[in-house]
Amino acid sequence: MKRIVTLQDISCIGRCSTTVALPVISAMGVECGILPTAVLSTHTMFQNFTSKDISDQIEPISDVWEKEQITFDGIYTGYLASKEQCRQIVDFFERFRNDENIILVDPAMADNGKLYPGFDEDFPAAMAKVCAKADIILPNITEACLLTGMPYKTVYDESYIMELLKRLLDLGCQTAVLTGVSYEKDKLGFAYLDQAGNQYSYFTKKCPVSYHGTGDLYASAAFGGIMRGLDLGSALALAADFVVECIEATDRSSEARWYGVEFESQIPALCSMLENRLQE
Ligand code: PXL
Repeated sequence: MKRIVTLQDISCIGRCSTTVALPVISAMGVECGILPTAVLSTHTMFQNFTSKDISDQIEPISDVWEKEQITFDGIYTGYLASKEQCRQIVDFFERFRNDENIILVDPAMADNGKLYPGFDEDFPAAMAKVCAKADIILPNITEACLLTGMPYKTVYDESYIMELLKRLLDLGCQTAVLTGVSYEKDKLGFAYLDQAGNQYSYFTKKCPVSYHGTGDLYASAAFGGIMRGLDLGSALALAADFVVECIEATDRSSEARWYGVEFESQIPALCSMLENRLQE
């Protein structure tokens, strides 16, 4: 069984980051180790929240892992709490990367044209250095603009998306995937470009409501698929289809809430979609 480690916060309530990555990646048949970077009461879109940075644990935990010769087939980072933590993550990559493993960076820091609360204007430059060391990065359009200095647009064409992808590759990563791409009002999807010039895009239904934490769900399902051996395009498409299922399940639920989607009920569907794709 493949083993990955995910480095991101634990938001105790609110279905995002580690509380999404662990169940989704485990359900896909991949061992999911965690290295928590901060502990929050909830994610930061709640009006009130506590946040305790636990960056001081990254080095001692890494030291033990190295001594114990623990290795990872994949390393996946999400929300990082500070610029200093971004530097520590780059060090972690240097210690644990090898010729075979895959590093996926989801630069979770912004959406809808704005940085999340608590980040300074110079945070994206620190995150760009994390992206530079990744095999695959997974920003949304807002994050891509902050990482590259491109203007943020809500109305755009394919040449804008291609320019963003090229500029993301200029950061140094091997493959850039842009999420939340939409050219038609009822379609939403992703587009990717790699350093060899391969490109691919995929669109699915655009759901009328948007929920918090869907980016984390998307990255987790995509990485689970990659680890199980799907090619990048199929893993990303599987993740997109899964997120749509989760949003629709949340809309159907009488307990629908504005924080987090009801992914739990869709885990069996994810497992069968994965098995079907593995057999294709
Ligand atoms: O879903 C991204 C995310 C993860 N972790 C924390 C967040 C957010 C988004 O706001 O606040 C703590």
